[in-house]
Amino acid sequence: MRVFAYFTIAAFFLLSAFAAFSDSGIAAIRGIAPGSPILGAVLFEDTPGGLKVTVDLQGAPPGKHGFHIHEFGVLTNGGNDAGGHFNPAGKPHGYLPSDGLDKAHAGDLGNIEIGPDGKGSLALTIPGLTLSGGPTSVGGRSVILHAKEDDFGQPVGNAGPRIGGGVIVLKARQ
Ligand SMILES: [Cu+2]
Repeated sequence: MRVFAYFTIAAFFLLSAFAAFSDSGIAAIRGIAPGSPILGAVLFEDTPGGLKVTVDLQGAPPGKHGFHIHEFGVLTNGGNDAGGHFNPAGKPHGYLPSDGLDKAHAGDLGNIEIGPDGKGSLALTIPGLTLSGGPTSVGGRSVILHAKEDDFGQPVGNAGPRIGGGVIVLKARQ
């Protein structure tokens, strides 16, 4: 009986570890304004080193644009229904890849730079974020592209209106 209990506990932890590193997801990005040419995709993948985020955009205005994970997976009302930056721990605004979860919002992905051709890409791996399960999971939330650069000022970086976005959807597990 005791052996069975140990086996059950071991199996639970193995499955938990597997589940923690097996999710992938996608957010299909569209412009917020009707007729906006903004289009793209953000891929999410749970890895042992953190949440891998890969962004490809086209049809966006050249320059730097604030790019964040916002709290809710709803893009109505000019994107404002997505709520504020995902910030479950109530931290100040920062740049998550270098500041970490202790000194930045969990949604603080910084900026994406769009070239003269309207295209831009970004690849980050962020320790501590997950796609599903736990307090810092981003599945079902949204990704927001802002009109202006995130200057990392408080409280939310002065990045202006929301010009594009998408809801983070989990892909079926293999
Ligand atoms: Cu934002």
